[in-house]
Amino acid sequence: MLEAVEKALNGGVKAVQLREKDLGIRELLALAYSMRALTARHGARLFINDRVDIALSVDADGVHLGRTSMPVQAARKASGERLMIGVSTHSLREAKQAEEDGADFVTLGPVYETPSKIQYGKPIGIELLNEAAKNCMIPVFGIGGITIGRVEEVLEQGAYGAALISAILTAEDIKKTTEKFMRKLS
Ligand code: TZP
Repeated sequence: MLEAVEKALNGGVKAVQLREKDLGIRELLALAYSMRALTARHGARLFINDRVDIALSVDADGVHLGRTSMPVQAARKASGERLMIGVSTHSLREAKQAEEDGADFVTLGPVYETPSKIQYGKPIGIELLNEAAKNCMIPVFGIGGITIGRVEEVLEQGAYGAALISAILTAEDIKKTTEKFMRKLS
């Protein structure tokens, strides 16, 4: 995974989220330290999924909270101003709630069908992304099923950016594919 992430960083990725739900705490911590060193070398931000403690320990830039994570207010209390706080949301109501709770940004999706759609629920569609981007003051990142052919459409809805897994990690040439995305996103 570190190799794949390094290729994406060489392609210009600005932020990486470490999202490994099946690792024990020590393994996750070790991976987070490696990921911190790697992202720092490339001037990229690092977000840790769910675990405020790990994010603080490795000096990550932020933590990304999901439905089963601790609430935003608790993460803020634990981290003060040391961490940015992102929240995964799936509806306008959830995005607004995260903003009210003090999140710094939200991801909203899945915007499109994704290969792992069952896990993430039904696609919300671009109209909802548009509505959320209009109604939230904090940045809204589209997520889910975003491909090189769809990224412009995502930005046209007012999304601040895009969060991607498969379009990058399953690419034959990760660096080149990332460069293509970054040309459209910058
Ligand atoms: N949340 C909503 S969809 C998704 C997450 C984590 C996965 C997005 O993956 P992909 O592979 O970019 O469609």
